[in-house]
Amino acid sequence: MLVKIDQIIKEIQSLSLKSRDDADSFRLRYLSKKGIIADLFTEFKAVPPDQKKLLGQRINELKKIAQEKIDSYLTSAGGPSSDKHEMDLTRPGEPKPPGSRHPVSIVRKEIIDIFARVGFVISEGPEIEDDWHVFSALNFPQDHPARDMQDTFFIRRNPDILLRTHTSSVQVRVMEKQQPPIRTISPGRVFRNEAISARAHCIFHQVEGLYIDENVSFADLRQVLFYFSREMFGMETRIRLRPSFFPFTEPSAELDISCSICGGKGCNVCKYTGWVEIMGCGMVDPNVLDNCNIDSDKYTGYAFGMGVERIAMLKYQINDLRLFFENDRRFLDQFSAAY
Ligand code: 2NM
Repeated sequence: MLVKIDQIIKEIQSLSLKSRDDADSFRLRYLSKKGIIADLFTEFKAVPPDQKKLLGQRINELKKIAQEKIDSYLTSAGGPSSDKHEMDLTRPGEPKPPGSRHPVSIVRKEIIDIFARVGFVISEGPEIEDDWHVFSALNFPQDHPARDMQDTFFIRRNPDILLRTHTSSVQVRVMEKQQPPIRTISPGRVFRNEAISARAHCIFHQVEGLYIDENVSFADLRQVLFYFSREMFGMETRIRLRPSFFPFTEPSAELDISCSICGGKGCNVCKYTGWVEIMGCGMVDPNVLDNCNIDSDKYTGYAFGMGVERIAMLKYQINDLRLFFENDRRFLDQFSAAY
């Protein structure tokens, strides 16, 4: 065996590795699992104990010589990978599409930024709410249709727990915790038990605003909405307020803007009226303030609420609400990657 080992050592020393192929076949022949050196180790198990020390040393020496041979070739050849499959670090990368912001996120951020510039701070609250924060505190009578199973998602085993139908519930929580002055906007998801169509969805996004202080007037409301409308839809935008009704505001109104598509001349989007409705608003009902322990003799406030999808539809001329919820890349890729 000793003679055999010495022969192999000589053989290795006489070899010269000239290519990657040489190195590969060398490794295969001598150093692989089924190579010559592995065979020697197998054979070594059977040698008598008194010869083990010398033979063991010699085999290890052989292994070291073989390993050094291949290592020195690979070092001079610039690394261990084979030339055929070598990574080319200068090749251009696989293109990875960067994705884009969802239009609802873009518009929500725009709305928030416009109000943040005049001092509104963001407030958030739970999507799973109780009757008090969604309805009772907001002056909804006990028999109001919104309280019906048809309109609101209730938890079956406890009708006091429900999914919020508007983010006014967040503002109730703010009023309960904080005394005026309050100037806040509440963006968030809301839930309504509605059949899904081009104009309605059971989940959508709202931004509601609330301002309470001494001497807050309807004129203040009108001015902030005028400011918002022009920032959002362009400086040429005109506004009008139409009387309306909400349980939590008195008086209440709907805000229309001059149609941003046709400039008021009349088109499909404004149904040839020149105006499109973008939100509801009003002066917070004194009952609501009292429910939240805010002195309605001392303070007044205005509030407003808008659907983010609705604003986005106008801004981007999208005619089907369902597109916002399908996450079809052909739709989403048309929007900017950054805010
Ligand atoms: C709207 C329309 C009018 C509103 C009222 C309140 C609160 F909490 F102060 F009572 N928050 N938001 C409000 C008022 C919302 O959405 C169409």
